[in-house]
Amino acid sequence: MISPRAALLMILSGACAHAAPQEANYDESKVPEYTLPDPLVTVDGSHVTTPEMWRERRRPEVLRLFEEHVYGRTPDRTLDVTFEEMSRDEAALGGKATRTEVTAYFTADTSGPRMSMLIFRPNDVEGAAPAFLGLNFSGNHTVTDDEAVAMNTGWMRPASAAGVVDNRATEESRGKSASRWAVETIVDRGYALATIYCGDLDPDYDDGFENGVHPLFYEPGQTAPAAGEWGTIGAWSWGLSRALDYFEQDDAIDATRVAVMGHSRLGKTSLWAGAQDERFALVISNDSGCGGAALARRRFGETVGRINTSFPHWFCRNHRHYNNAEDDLPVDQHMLIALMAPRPVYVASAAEDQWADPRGEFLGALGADSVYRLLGTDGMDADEMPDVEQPVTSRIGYHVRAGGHDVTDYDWERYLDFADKHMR
Ligand code: GTR
Repeated sequence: MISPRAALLMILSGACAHAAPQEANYDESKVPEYTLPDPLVTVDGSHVTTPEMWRERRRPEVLRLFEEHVYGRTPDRTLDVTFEEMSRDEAALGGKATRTEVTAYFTADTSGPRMSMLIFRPNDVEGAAPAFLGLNFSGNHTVTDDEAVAMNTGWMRPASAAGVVDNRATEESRGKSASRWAVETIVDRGYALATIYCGDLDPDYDDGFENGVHPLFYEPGQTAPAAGEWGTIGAWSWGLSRALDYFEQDDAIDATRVAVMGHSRLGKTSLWAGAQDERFALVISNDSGCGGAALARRRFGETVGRINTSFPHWFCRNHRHYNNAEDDLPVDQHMLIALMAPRPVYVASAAEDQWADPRGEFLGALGADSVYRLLGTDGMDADEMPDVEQPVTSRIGYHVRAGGHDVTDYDWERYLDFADKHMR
């Protein structure tokens, strides 16, 4: 029996008794039977038999399905974004790198929404450097101990361990995420690293889309995105594309060799960014789980109903129709990965990160294989989930690392190896 108060809360949160999230399943034998939609069969039942048919018919169709039912449509309209270099140190990392901070202003009002990029570029690379680009969780100043990096003054999710007090960063937070960003290793291997605080694009809480970049796109009278329009993951992805716009006009970085990388909610975001913007040369998902690389139909660990309840702002409102109704989705996440084809894509899991369903992440990557093969690549060179720390390095790459939900040096070394092989 649910109490009247609980029932009211469910109604207010857009859920109903039928859609109430259940206990998470961590038992492989209890994964329900399911049938995945075939990436190579169109909605009207035609078989996709040529690369042209994928490119012209099925790929746009799959992209539209993800827009309409999962992440929401990103507005087509372009803003007149301007970029300003705010700082430069040509002797960063003991002289190995040039560190710059570049602000992107989204409107003529420089106090309005804007994003700040922190960029480390190796000094010994001639010409434009290939790069990794990723959003961070708690501000650019958490990625490095370098005290010259401006502290982000925006809203942060509460995290006392990360030095966030009253939803604001404090000096304590400097360098707190440095273990997740192998800055020096990346630079030593000849790549630049660029990162942006996700909250610059949209603070990570459900405010009805009043803050962040959404209002910049509202039609007259509009106060929130429509049911099939973008949520927070969409806004974060949009920002990654604006960083790529900057690289296109900056000689220091080679915009044709940018790998977009993200962890967890930001791994869902790197996948969605790579799907929408084919200028990204390589796409990496680190422990992205539900709404990322993991198959929704497995309902293992985090589920669609659970994620839409905890984070109602991440996806579009239409996505809530699939709470406890995953089989009704016209897509599953293997088709998101297929949208990267034929570009190299890498999915990484962590063995103890059961909430993110490592096996489901592997099966998501494997499920894109038929599209990659149709497009003439080697797809994924594995039929079964590999053992821990036995990376697969075909055009669809994969590893499962020992340990929990995190980004470690092991993960970065694999991404660098993968980029050396597929993006050099
Ligand atoms: C969890 C969420 C996951 C994942 C994670 C993270 O709370 O349930 O989907 O995104 O946060 O971003 O670290």
